[in-house]
Amino acid sequence: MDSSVKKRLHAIREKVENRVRLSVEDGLFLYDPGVPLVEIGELANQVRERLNGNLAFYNINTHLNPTNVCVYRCNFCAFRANLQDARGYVMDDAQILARGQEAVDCGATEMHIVGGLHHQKNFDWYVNIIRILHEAYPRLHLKAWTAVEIDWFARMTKRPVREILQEMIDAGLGSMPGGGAEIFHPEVRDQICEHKADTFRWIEIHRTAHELGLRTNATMLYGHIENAFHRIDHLVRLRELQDETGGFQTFIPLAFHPQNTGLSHLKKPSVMMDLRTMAISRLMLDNFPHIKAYWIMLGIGTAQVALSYGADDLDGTVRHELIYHDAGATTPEALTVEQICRLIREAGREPVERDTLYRRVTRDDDEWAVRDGNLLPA
Ligand code: V47
Repeated sequence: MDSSVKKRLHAIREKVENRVRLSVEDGLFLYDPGVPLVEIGELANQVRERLNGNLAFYNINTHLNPTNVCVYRCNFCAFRANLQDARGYVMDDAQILARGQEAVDCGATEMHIVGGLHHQKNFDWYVNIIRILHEAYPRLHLKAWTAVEIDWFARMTKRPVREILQEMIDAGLGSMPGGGAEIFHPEVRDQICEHKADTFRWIEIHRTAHELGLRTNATMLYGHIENAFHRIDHLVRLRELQDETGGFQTFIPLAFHPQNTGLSHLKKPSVMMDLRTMAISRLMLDNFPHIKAYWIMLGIGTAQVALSYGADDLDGTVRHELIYHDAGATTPEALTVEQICRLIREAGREPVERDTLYRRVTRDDDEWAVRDGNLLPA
């Protein structure tokens, strides 16, 4: 290793050991290919173990995408369809409730609901999805609608975001997923999704959600036209909001899958890039309790290794995932609890089933309960 790299890395190591926040320059330096990945991984692992010990979390969850028809045309998305497309679909109440029943029958504690912004569906249609599911399956946590969807509902109804969120909460919304963040910097955002909620709006919606008591997640879509500066800028913007509200639970770096998208000429990011981004995210986001290695998107092997590169969560067993599989993901459609626990143990970690709010789930035959309190070992 070059001696100047060694010196700089030593200074960063001291910061990490003394819990001093890394700067933008530190983050950019860690993206320099001259800095060995294994060194960054070791530092991220220190932070991961400080925050979450040897535990690796998962939940039993299922996805619901009520429609893929979308007014927006983000060029990284393979899931969306036009109103007249043969592959466009809209689920009715019976189909939605059947998914809820299936989730409960499978022991799921969470349903992750996101979808297209359908040209002809009004706000009530989206609220109704939450209401009927919550009324029928009150114990199923509904983690639903990205900030982009909330922004669309507010624009469509000309009502304030706070009111929109409150109406969703009253209907049964439990928390919000982290999608729609993509890359915040306008140099990139304006090229990949210029029409939808901008960065200011995404941040404002998560701030409002936190003020209303909702916990939310955050994501970053990397490995397309962005560079290291845009990624670090993205992480720092999230870190600033978390300083202000403390409402984020998990950060999920999302590797771009190019197949069937408007950016299909690009190559998928490498495993080296996936692990570097995971580790740098853990190091920069010192105020985020959890970093998720979403196995659907990373692939099972990389997700296992990521548990030693900063990640402490694999997401869930998952069912009915469409967004990544439409874009060429080759991972299975779902994992069983036995499979996910084995993957975690093979990685040298202790599996813990959590609910969406990171409370430990205990099971006795078909019944499940949550235990409050700190998930970390004493
Ligand atoms: O916002 C879309 C991304 C996101 C592609 O909060 C793509 O727990 C790669 O946000 N290649 C939706 N990425 C998924 C998401 C998510 C996933 C898992 C857990 C959580 C959580 C949130 O997927 C979108 C976009 O950034 N995406 N198309 C693609 N071709």
